[in-house]
Amino acid sequence: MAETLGGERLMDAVATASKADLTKLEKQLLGEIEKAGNLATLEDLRVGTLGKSGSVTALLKTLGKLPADERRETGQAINALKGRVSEALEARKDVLQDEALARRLETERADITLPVYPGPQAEGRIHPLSQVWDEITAIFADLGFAVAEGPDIETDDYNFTKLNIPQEHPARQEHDTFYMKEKADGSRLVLRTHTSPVQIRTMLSQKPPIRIVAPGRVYRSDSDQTHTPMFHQIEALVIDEDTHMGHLKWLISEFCKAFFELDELRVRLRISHFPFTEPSMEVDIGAEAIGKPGEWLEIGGSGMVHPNVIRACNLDPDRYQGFAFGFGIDRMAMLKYGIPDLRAFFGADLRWLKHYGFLPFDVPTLAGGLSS
Ligand code: 2NM
Repeated sequence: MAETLGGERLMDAVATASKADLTKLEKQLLGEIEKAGNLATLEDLRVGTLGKSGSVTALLKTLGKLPADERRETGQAINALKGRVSEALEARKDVLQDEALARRLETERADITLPVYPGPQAEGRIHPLSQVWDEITAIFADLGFAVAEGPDIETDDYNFTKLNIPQEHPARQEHDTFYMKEKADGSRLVLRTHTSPVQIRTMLSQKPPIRIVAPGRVYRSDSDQTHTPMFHQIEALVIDEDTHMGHLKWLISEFCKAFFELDELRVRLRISHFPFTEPSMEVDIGAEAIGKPGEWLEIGGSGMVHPNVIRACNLDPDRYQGFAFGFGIDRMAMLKYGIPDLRAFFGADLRWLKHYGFLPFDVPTLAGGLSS
């Protein structure tokens, strides 16, 4: 390395330690640093000058051999040289790094407006269920709701009892529940029959005001043209001190308009019965949503959360009240995108997915018009 780093000058400088020689050496080193064309060469220069066996380091080591009266002045001169060489190395490094970055930015530029190349990325499709799931959560997120999730395997207590469905209640039969094997203590876990246990978990673990949606898989032992043993629900829950049915109807209406991408949509709440709400209402929307004006479509259930449910979650029903509603995600997908057969959702038929699926870049956002 000494050869390329002004070795002879160095030797002269050490031998005579003359100021003139140091100046010449410095000029040569700075010249070489300035000429370094890439970071690897520059690093070689750094090691060759300031490194453990570098020329400038070697120069400093000679100080000990000098007579005491020369040591101070020469030491200062060499150290000053070292400082300037070090600065020059840093400055050149900055320049080379900037140049390297600029070259990368130039060569690695991507035109994101180009169409996707043929291949897996162009072939793949997002399942309509995933698309609609994302559409629905995007709408509720925009309305200030958090997304809550819970386990598919639930306790009997969370799936039924705390929802005001005690043992022997007839609603337990209607749910066509899948039961897990009974445990030694007689308790048994179930595959959740609705996502309502997620609301229970939320009320048990958070303080009102609560605004959540709980999307997820649910299970019922039921199978025909319009029922599969596993399907998907999304339920919303609002709990606060003065939440009322006006809020409920407004929210459902806003959600349905956003989901079906319409400026106007009729919403009708029709009296019904669920154990966990009082009063309880079926939710109907004007079938103009799917191009059949004049008819009504049932799309879900709703109601004011039953005081027994609020109490079971250790909240005071005299202080807190709220509403909940639930829709089938699969059914919403079928309605919005005109998909006739529910069972095909889970058939893993690529021709079906090609026909009804979405492009990976069609990420649903409210600003982008959800489905366009
Ligand atoms: C529905 C219809 C009506 C509901 C109630 C609750 C809870 F936990 F707050 F009591 N969660 N979900 C509810 C009410 C769900 O789905 C058709």
